[in-house]
Amino acid sequence: MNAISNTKTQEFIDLEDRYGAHNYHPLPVVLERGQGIFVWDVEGKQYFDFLSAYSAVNQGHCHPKIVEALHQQSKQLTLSCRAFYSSKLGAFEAFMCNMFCFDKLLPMNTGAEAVETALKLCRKWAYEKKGISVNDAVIIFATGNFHGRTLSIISASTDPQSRGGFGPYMPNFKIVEYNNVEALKDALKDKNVAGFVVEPIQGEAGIIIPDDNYLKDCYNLCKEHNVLFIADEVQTGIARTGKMLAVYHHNIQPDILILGKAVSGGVYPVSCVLANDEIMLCIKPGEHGSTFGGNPLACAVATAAMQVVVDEKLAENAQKMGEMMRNALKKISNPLIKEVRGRGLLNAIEINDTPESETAWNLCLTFAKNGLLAKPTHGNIIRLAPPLVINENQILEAVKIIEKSINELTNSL
Ligand code: IF1
Repeated sequence: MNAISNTKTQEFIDLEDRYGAHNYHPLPVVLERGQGIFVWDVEGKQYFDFLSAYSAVNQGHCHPKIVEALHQQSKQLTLSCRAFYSSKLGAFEAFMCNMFCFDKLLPMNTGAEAVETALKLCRKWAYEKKGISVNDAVIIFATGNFHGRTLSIISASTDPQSRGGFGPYMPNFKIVEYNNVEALKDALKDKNVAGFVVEPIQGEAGIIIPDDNYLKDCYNLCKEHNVLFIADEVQTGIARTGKMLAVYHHNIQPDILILGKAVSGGVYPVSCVLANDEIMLCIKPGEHGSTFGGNPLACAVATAAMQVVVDEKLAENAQKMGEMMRNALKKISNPLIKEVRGRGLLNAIEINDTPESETAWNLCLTFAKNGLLAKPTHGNIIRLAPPLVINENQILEAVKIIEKSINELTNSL
């Protein structure tokens, strides 16, 4: 796909290149409109959105009910700050606590802030409830994790791109191999372990699905050792994997639940942490907060966005459409496809080439030329995660584009 042939596109790219930090390497597509599962670029070209803003627009772009909630609340009160109560926050907290069966919710804005909040809660609980000596709490993470971009969070990263060059790092973070229960069991011999943070399915690592018993075995080990099981569902949550939470596939109720992205349907940054009183009340007034966390606009948008997930049965649709998509993708016989995997509508194609190769990138450029947007993660894995409102015909049409693109690329190699 040659952006030079689209001067408007190139003008927008040049502007970002000149004035914007170079902390991303986007596909040469300039988007200006989204509706449902589709987005349009500045040339008026329509695309299937198979990235869903990294699973933030599960409800579809610009969902009318969520936009209406934003519009109505924006005329009433956008930000009151937590120096005062607001008429929206308690209702949002009750709505979410009842939906996910927790005593309390702490509202933040981005996923990383919610992860940081969970880490602070875990440490506070360790000192005040578990009796670990202050400043000795250890938190365990998995290899291949992605939990955000703050200095604490990248201190736990095993990805050189996320971690390199940002030292010194946060101490007392331990790493165990993902999908290896024995590795966690061994790490839990350390009596100072306070918590285990885990993605039920690893997104950035390339849609890595652990063995069926992994999460439940880890949960049981955490219970045995009085260690908090902390589920990062920022990407896997909100119906993405075919259930409201990915941990529900394993009948797990985490000690701390981290949510973000699609909590707001991509309309406004909303994240939150849910836990029961024994953990949540370890943070006292004045010990944690955020200017925008839990603001009335965020609460109005998030409540509407979560109601859409329930009303439109998006988890059930994700389960059905995901199965259809994987079955259709597996019928594509092409040597470029090494594996098709996923759960619900969090899926990926692993390309039969090295992570260093340009093949996955070139395939995404071909997808874009043919009207579908997706992006490689970790070199040779292409995430395929459309909004959860997608229907059967749209799935089949999108798979046709994928097949056509793979065959085009193969023929050009
Ligand atoms: C980027 C990845 C996805 C997340 C999980 C916390 C956060 C994320 C499981 C932090 C954020 C985003 C960040 C974005 C790309 C995207 C991403 F590729 F980086 F890893 F989705 F897979 N926990 N993921 O996936 O949430 O602070 O961003 O709101 O940084 O490039 P955030």
